[in-house]
Amino acid sequence: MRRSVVIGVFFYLWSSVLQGKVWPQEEKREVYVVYMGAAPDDSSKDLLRESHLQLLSSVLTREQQVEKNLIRTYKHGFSGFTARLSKEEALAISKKAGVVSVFVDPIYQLHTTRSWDFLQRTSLETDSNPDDGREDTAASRQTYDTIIGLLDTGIWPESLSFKDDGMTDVPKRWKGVCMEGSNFTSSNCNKKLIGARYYSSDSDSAMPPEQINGISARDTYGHGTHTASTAAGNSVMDASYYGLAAGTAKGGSTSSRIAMYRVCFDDVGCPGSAILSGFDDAIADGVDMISVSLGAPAYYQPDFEKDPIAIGAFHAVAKGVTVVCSAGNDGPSSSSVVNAAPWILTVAATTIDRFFESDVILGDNKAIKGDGINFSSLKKSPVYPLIYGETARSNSSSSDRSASHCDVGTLDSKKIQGKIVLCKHLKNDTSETSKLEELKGSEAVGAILIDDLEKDVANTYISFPATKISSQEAAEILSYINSTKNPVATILPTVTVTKYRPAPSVAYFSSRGPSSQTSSILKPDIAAPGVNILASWIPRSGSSYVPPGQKPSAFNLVSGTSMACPHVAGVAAIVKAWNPSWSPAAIRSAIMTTATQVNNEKAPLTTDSGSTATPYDIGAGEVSPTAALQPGLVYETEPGDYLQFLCNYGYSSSKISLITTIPEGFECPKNSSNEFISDLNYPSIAVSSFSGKESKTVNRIATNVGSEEDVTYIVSVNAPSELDVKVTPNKLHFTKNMKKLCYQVIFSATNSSVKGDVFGSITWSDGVHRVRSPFVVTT
Ligand SMILES: *[C@@H]1O[C@H](CO)[C@@H](O)[C@H](O)[C@H]1NC(C)=O
Ligand SMILES: *[C@@H]1O[C@H](CO)[C@@H](O)[C@H](O)[C@H]1NC(C)=O
Ligand SMILES: *[C@@H]1O[C@H](CO)[C@@H](O)[C@H](O)[C@H]1NC(C)=O
Ligand SMILES: *[C@@H]1O[C@H](CO)[C@@H](O)[C@H](O)[C@H]1NC(C)=O
Ligand SMILES: *[C@@H]1O[C@H](CO)[C@@H](O)[C@H](O)[C@H]1NC(C)=O
Ligand SMILES: *[C@@H]1O[C@H](CO)[C@@H](O)[C@H](O)[C@H]1NC(C)=O
Ligand SMILES: CC(=O)N[C@H]1CO[C@H](CO)[C@@H](O)[C@@H]1O
Repeated sequence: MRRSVVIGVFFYLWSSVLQGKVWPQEEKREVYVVYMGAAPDDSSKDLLRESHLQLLSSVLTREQQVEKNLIRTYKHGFSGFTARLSKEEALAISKKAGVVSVFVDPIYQLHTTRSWDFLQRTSLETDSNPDDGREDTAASRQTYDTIIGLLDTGIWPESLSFKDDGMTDVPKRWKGVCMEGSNFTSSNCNKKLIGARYYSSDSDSAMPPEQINGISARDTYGHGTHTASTAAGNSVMDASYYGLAAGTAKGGSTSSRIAMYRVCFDDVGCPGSAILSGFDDAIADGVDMISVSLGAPAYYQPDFEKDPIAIGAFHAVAKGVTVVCSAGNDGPSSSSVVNAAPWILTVAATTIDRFFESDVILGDNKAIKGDGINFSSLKKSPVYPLIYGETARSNSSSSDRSASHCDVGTLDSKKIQGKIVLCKHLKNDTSETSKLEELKGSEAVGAILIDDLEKDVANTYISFPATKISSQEAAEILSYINSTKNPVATILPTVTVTKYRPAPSVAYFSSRGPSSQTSSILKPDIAAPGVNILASWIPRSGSSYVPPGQKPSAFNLVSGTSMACPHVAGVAAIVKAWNPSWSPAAIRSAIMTTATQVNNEKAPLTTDSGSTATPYDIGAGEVSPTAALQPGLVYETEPGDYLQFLCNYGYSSSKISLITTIPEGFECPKNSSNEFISDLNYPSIAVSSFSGKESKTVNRIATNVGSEEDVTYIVSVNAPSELDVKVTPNKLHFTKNMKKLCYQVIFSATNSSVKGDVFGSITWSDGVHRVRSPFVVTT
């Protein structure tokens, strides 16, 4: 590899010299993605790379640079390429015929709550999750062999979750490969893990991926192993994280096959150019589902044509592949949801009914509930001196506030040595990790963190005892400290609390709607477990990961919408297995209209702050794997409907004809307007810019997919007092010859009090099925 690069550079210099240039003036070049819409049919695929090269050479000044600057081409699922370009060249290419968009290769990030390089935060799943028992029912009617592709950090093939005992031969339609690479051979694939690919982490490299040293589909982080086992891992008995959350770990669809597309890299993140390659190959390989637990960082909210996930997903869905994505971890701020294109199934995260408690015992023997997973060896009686950060402020620190938060450099190490330190912690503080490292360095014996936001997400504290409490509980500790001369405490061993109520509730980090692209499509779509999820992990050694005297765990407890996404991908795979002919839209509809909105106290789902969850928090609700198998009715969305959506969204006909495969081009209706976006036949309804003065009519078409051909559905409406919601007709009579029926929902204001966002739902029922669509009306 190194040698050919050197030759390339020499050749380049030498040819520049021949052209009379003394020293090449390298303009600043960046990696750009050039997206060119739908790929032509198979017959002309070979010509595609040629045409990409030609296009590239038409804007480059020196012909010799073309091959060197072309990094990747996309030609299966869609057409385009990645190249190293100057700003001017990128602009020139964007004006060429056939080009939809040109954008700098963005770096996307994983949707775990922990940071990329340090395993700090964690959590769990298994027995007590609501998915239980469904696998047996599903197996009894399995007719179709599903393949779930994941775009992620790679996979640990030796994990028990990926053994193929008892599995039948790989389906003939599978065209994927098991790409060899560093510490990964084709024998690492089997009848469970049927495909593995990886892409260059160095997006500057023009090498074919097979030649890149040191990289392979082997997971070096753990995230991809975790998501893959959550989506489709086998049942593994006696799984636990060092004894915690012990039980049987299993994926959402244990009978599905797995194909891993490694698009993320330790030192880089997840380049958009690699994400596009993953989609391009997954579509060609023949996956049924694509699960994507990553997305744009919060500050980068690209339009669909510049978002690698929106682009890849669009072409996947057009070819019948369901795409499930995480909503992001930038909650609870409003409008933080990403991966919100209407062809994507966007997943929010909720808690499950299992928590990890690590309580504090005070000198007066009062117990304070704390959350955390610790591996310390503190005594169980309260014998350790306890001090509040503020009291331990160093002379050089000027701010009591910083000291009360135990910010780095604000505490007097003499005052905290040998003590348990009480610290406030906010989201925007110095990272928890650096705070704890400093406390540990000063020989404190433990830490109690006051954190109202994150208190329900248990972190793992491997080498330093810590736990998290709410500010309410902190008040008790502070008044105890006040009440005595020598306050003492201890932090108790972690216990697993099951059947916790209320659960589920929305995880604080889960990104919220509305979508920043259009508030006329309700996002996120669905919620699933994403806190304290136990699934397979890479065996990782080192004192930051492994408690003293233990072997590296093959499982880990992790939180994030990353963990929620593969739950839904697994459910989608089972729905597909039951109903092989269903489109991605029908599968999405089945999952959304059957979701639940109540918790294990039979009360409405709540958010982290205790308020009732709205569709901006949970979409249609918490996924209900069993109900999703028999939805009764579905809302079909044809690929043409998405084109219509793009017209209404504001894309030009010429742009849209490039991204579609309709042969003679595509014309947007003259009356296209964003006020018709709400008419996309979606399983939820969002009406934006509602004036309250005029009524707003929204159209929907329901398709009967139930076993009864002759069946009548009757509507019921749950509307807030500000809104009058009429559904016409209010009865749908399906027959053998009448499988699809239209209806209208007419929203009008009861008086002029509609302000902000108001929520409700309409539900069709035939007495057996309940087909529910949430709605939001925004003024
Ligand atoms: C290579 O894979 C084996 C498992 O087959 C693992 O034990 C080993 O640690 C891996 N080596 C590296 C460098 O990742
Ligand atoms: C901080 O100030 C106090 C009182 O002014 C003094 O007794 C103590 O020695 C000082 N500590 C340090 C580390 O300078
Ligand atoms: C940190 O966040 C809190 C609220 O969560 C806010 O009140 C405070 O101003 C923020 N501080 C900074 C420095 O941004
Ligand atoms: C602690 O005591 C001081 C003075 O006695 C008082 O001002 C403060 O409010 C008390 N703090 C708490 C948390 O009780
Ligand atoms: C837009 O125009 C088409 C005819 O070009 C018509 O069929 C359709 O109903 C119109 N849509 C709306 C929402 O008015
Ligand atoms: C609007 O109408 C609802 C019910 O029709 C009523 O409860 C509410 O008080 C009214 N608001 C105003 C501002 O009139
Ligand atoms: C997982 C766990 O609970 N680890 C340890 C937490 O700390 C106590 C002692 O304080 C240990 O006994 C636990 O094993």
